[in-house]
Amino acid sequence: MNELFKKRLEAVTKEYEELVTRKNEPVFPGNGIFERYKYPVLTAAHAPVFWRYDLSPGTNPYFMERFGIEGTFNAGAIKWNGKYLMAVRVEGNDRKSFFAIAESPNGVDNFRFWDYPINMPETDNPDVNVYDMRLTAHEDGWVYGIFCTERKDPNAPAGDLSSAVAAAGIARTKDLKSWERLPDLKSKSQQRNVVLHPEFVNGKYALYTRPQDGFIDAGSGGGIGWALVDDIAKAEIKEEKIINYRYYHTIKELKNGEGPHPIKTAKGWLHFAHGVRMCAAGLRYVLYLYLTDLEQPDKLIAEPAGHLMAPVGEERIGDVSNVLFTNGWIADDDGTVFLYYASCDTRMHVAVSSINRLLDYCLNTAPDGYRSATSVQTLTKLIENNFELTKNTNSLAVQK
Ligand code: M1P
Repeated sequence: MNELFKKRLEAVTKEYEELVTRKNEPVFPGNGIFERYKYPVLTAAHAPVFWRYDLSPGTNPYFMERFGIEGTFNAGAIKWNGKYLMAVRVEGNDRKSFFAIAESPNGVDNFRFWDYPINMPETDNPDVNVYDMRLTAHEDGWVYGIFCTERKDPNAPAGDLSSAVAAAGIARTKDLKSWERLPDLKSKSQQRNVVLHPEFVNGKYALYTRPQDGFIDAGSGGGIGWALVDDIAKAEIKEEKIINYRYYHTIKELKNGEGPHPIKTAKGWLHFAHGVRMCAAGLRYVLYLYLTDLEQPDKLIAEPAGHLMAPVGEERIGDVSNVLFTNGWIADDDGTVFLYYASCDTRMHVAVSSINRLLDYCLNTAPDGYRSATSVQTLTKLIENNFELTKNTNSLAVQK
């Protein structure tokens, strides 16, 4: 082994080990709704050394990278045998994404990738790119992964090498290692951000959908949709209705999409989603919550105005800047909720909250009034109540 190889191998391995064993910490005081954690939980540098390098001095005398990783983001999440797992979208320097499982003992740090990426079977129509897997442990006993499969638009005019078609790929597993690929979801429109509800509804599989006119544009697709499917092994959207609409001059005027599958709570199904608007800097992606009825998961019962999370600090910069995206969260039995989110199609972060706090946020934050005047009314009421409280508190203090 030459000296250069040896030195580089040692330095790269040391850097990797320090990164994956670094302790993470919550950032206080935060906003009371959730605490962000200080360090991203996964970055490209979390990819194992043996993925990125040929470890043979004979064939890699300079110890140079042979497989570049560009980003680790948009991860599905699940609690599995007591561990916190993410099904991560890993993107190589070649722009292709694939899925790989990363595991942590505590949900906030020490995430390590399993040795091999997921070997996702293809259908007769091979995927060009796959990404953004949502994991659902369904009551039928399978764990499903629904993801976007992207292929070149067969109707694109000659010379157009960008137009693409998005559809929902469906796969299932019992061990998160070997996967059975089912036929892609049949739909009249293109689809992305399709998510499987964890329970049967009226004896059928229930899907959150996102109908879209084109590969990028949601267009006439009015928001997050809902469809019931008889057979998941031959899934087809026959009827689709919108359950969470887009609105003019809101955080989701351009498009929105369901994040992970909703969490079942005593007060309803808690949903985590992304909303997109256009601005001078391009598309801006933020995250929001909404609540639907326990008996009718397609019936909206509460939705606070605006975003829950928007990119801050280093979260604002990356391959596709000004983007927060989510497709994974984990609710522990004690009510702790780990909110996993990606920034800028580059890296993964975690914020921690609880079911009670997120429900309180959903039920006690004013809904959107859609006008500046209604926002002023909401704020004025809060200020008046606070002044009233201060007056009472002062008078109580005086009486004492
Ligand atoms: O680049 C930002 C996001 O763009 C798309 O979002 P949507 O599904 O709302 O159209 C997706 O490609 C997503 O992966 C990406 O993070």
